[in-house]
Amino acid sequence: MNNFPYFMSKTMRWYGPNDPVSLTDIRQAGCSGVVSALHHIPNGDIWTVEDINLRKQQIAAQGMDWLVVESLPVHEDIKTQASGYKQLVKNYKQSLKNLAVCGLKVVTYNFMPLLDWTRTDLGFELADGSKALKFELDSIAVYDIYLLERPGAEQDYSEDIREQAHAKFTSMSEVDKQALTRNIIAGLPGSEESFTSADFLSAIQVYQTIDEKKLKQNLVSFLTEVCPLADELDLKLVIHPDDPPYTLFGLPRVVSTAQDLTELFAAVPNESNGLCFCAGSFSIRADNDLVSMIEQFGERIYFTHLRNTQRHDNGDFYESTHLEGSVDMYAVVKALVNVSHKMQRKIAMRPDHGHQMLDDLTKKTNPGYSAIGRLKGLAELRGLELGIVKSMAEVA
Ligand code: CS2
Ligand code: MN
Repeated sequence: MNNFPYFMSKTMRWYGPNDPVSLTDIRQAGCSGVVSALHHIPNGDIWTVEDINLRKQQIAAQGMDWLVVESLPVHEDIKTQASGYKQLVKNYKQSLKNLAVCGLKVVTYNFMPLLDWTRTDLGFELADGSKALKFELDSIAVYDIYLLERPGAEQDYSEDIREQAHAKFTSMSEVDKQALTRNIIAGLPGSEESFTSADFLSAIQVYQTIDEKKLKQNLVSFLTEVCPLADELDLKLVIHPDDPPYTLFGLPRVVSTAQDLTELFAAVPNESNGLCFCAGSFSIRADNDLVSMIEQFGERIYFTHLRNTQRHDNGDFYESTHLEGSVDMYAVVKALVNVSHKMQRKIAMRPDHGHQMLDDLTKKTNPGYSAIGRLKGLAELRGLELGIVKSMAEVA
């Protein structure tokens, strides 16, 4: 075993004192660390040392460490370089300094325009009665074409999807329409933005002049500004990939493929420029080979979200159990253990989402973030990792 002491650190996300899942629950699930953020602070404002320390103490009081910040959100105006964004970058840097003062080491963010992760059905019932999160492109088209009425939206969908969307739309009740709208734009847990359809439509307009190339430039310019400081502070900034990893609503996507990552790390080679390897997000593209991505970008991976999906050819998917689905979880965990061993450091891991099941079916839970489904996923992943590490040690 001594040859392979580098297990991943087990964590779960905690949304803070208002989270229906308590720190005790998280500890009992087998976590030594917690992933958290100061969600009450508006995007763009500075996280103070006082606020950060308070969160840190709350977690420490339950015998765990605040291992990863998820997320320190990047303000929309930084993504679009709207006037005044330089001040927002200054604020971001100040928050990084304050986090470093408090001993935090890994900071997650994303560079998805407007929407963070996107799903169309938050209660997709599986054969055993548990519920999963699901994404269907024809539902996105229903919202885009008929509810949002984005000019030119039709052109972004194939004829098949347009026909399916039309059929779906005509059979939907008002309540269905409202639920779909809410699922897409009201902000899933962890997304720091939420919109009305009117706001969303005008926010999309801002991206008329920002294509993929420009958004990549804006990301590189942001990192060129913050990474030298993060290097100095010994912080890792880990970017979360696009979820799902392709364009929606005509918005650009810049962290979806191995090619995107290659370009990003070449443009900003600083050590602090890191990756949050989200298996579920990357898995939605069949052309993303997860194992080779882990091998290729291993030295940049400081945090991983382990989650499986059942992917369909047209880009639809639902979140399957952690061990079964489009992701070969054995191969993914093995590749991560190898990275951890090679780099001689732990990688923080969380089970990302979980199914709503058992008692949680009747409780109010944050979609994807109920306790029992994540506990099950984490338990499976821990067992898988232990088996892998032990068998590697036997061979060595
Ligand atoms: C998370 C995202 O729940 C999720 O899918 O992975 O909300 C993630 O925290 C952000 O995109 C990272 O900034
Ligand atoms: Mn994720």
